[in-house]
Amino acid sequence: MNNSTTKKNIALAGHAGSGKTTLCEALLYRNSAIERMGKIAEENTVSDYTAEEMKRKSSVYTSVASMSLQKLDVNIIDTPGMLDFAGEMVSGIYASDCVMITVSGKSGVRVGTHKAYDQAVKMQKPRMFVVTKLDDENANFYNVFTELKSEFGSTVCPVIVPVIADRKVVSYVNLIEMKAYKFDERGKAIETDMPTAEVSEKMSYRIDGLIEAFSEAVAETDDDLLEKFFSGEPLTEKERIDGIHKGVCEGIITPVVCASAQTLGGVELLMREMDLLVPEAEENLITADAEEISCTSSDPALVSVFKTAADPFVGKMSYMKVLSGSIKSGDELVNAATGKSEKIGKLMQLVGKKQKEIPVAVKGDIVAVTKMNVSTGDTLCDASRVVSLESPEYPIPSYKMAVSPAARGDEAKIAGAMQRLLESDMTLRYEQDPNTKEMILSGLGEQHLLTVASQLKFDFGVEMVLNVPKIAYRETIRKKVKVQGRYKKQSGGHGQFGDVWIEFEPCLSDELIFEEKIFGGAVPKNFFPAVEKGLQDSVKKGILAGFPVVGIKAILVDGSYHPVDSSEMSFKTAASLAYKEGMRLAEPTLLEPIGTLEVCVPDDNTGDMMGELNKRRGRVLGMNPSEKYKGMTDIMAEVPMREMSDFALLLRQMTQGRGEFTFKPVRYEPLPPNLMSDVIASCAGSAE
Ligand SMILES: Nc1nc2c(ncn2[C@@H]2O[C@H](COP(=O)(O)OP(=O)(O)O)[C@@H](O)[C@H]2O)c(=O)[nH]1
Ligand SMILES: [Mg+2]
Repeated sequence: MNNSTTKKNIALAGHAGSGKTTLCEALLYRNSAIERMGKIAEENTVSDYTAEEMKRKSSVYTSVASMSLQKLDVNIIDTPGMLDFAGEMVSGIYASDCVMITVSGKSGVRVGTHKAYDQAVKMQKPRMFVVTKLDDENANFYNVFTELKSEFGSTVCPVIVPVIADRKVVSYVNLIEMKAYKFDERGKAIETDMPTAEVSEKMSYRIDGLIEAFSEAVAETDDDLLEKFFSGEPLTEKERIDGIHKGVCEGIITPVVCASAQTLGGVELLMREMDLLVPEAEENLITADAEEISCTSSDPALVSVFKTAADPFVGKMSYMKVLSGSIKSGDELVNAATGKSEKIGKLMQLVGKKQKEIPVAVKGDIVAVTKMNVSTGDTLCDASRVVSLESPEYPIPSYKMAVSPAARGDEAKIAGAMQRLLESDMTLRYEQDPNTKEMILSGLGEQHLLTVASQLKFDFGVEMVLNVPKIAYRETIRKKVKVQGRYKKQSGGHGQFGDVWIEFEPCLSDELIFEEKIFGGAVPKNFFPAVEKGLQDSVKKGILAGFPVVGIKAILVDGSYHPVDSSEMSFKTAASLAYKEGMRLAEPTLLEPIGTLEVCVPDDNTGDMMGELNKRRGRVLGMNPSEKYKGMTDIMAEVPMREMSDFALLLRQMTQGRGEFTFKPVRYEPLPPNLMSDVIASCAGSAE
């Protein structure tokens, strides 16, 4: 890449299977960046090159492919559409200057379309729609176009549209040029006649309507143009070009184009208009301290690390976008997050997995850099201007599974590998549950965690097993009792003897409270610690299901001893006998953890969600229009953790993947009696 050209970075985002990876392939092929067009089914595309993606026949990671178009250098950032891999989409959109959202001409607007659009809006990236798969006999561009307008509003504007006869695309009309094209089998555009009423009256009428809609959208970008438009005068080609460019950059026009990546129809047209439709990287940025800074190619170097990955051949790869100035291998830059100086490694320009070393990267370039100790979200700066940038907000991992090693003793190996994955995946957590002591892996969904498991197996050579996490119940008592614990053993020489009377009563404490009220030395003082130790050991396991006992106070009130046979050991045992008897009589019960649930659902799902929370013994605390998303409602509730195990799946089904939630444990409450036997049965064997 050299700096006399313009640099543009386009993220491809949208619902899984809507044709992003195939479109990327078609663009690269048409551009001669690759010699042969790969296919998803043949597992040979540029962007789905990892073993995991080939196995799934679907993208899992964000990949970058560069191509040059005359005086324009473009990086296509192909992101995965599956919600489980939304973290990769966030990174990809973050690094882009514009988001091209693919919408299948067959299935239309889906949840992935909304997710990509919402993310682009959130990061203030201009966006456009590409309606794909027009060669498919079930594709219907005009239905999808109507749907786009109704879902995304009046900024949606036709730019490249198909001419259809007998349900087949016969040509593509570029409304900027007002010209029609056909494409040969290698995707080369050949100009053809604009549709006339003689060919198809309906089509000609339709195209006239689209020209009108396009012209109006363009006219809206400028008062003079608007006046011209209303006076009925047609806009010149220059006015259309300038207007559409301005409209896209300002986000007041969301262009709709179309293509059939598989047959290369419309692809060249899209590529030709890319320069016009995709804005350049911004020249001003706002820092994390809300300061506006200039970011041109002559400003001090500023680089953002938007993705890191462990490459099996070259080790750690950091994907960076140069936001201002330029960098070359060997440069020292300051990591704003740590204050440490970092030496830039080799700069690689990417076409999927193919890397080409380049001497310098300038503003607007995306490069992969080898062997650098930086993390996703870091900003690297020239020492003369050290600033932090707001790092993107990633989806919160709320799908949790307990991890155990497949082979005993592999805990440390798993922890080591996980440490590496956590550095590159911002939507992953790996923590010990302090109550159950299980290692909990949290991610965005089942497929996400399964991918982590397979990465561990193939890249790090260690296998793990995923299980539903245990729930940390607790036990307590409801009644005050006074019991005796008497331990006596006569065996050969001198025996063992300990005898205690203990009162157990409910109290408000998570720890056992121990007191003694012994008169006249019924139990000698030096045995008190042994009694307490016996009780402390005992309360670790309740008698119902083996959970820790809380809210219990023990008062040693009486007892007896033997001058020879009594020992610390025998009093400890006596205390544990008293405990067992006391628990049995004191109406033991189970406590369950309750958590605060914050769930965001589309407005239409609010009623269903309320019903579901009710079924799950939830208490709704409040409901408000969502602050984050239009057309969504935030519901706050308290729900027992026991009822949450399949909530992530339910929410995804109910809302077609649009819902989000967080859940945080807050306190314990008595488990309803009708559920006691269930829990006890499922924990059989844990109680002593
Ligand atoms: N008929 C037809 N099928 C396509 C086209 N583009 C993609 N597909 C198919 O749709 C499926 C999903 O494509 P892919 O590129 O992986 O979509 P992505 O998940 O958005 O990256 C694959 O089976 C492709 O072969 C197209 O233009 N026409
Ligand atoms: Mg893909």
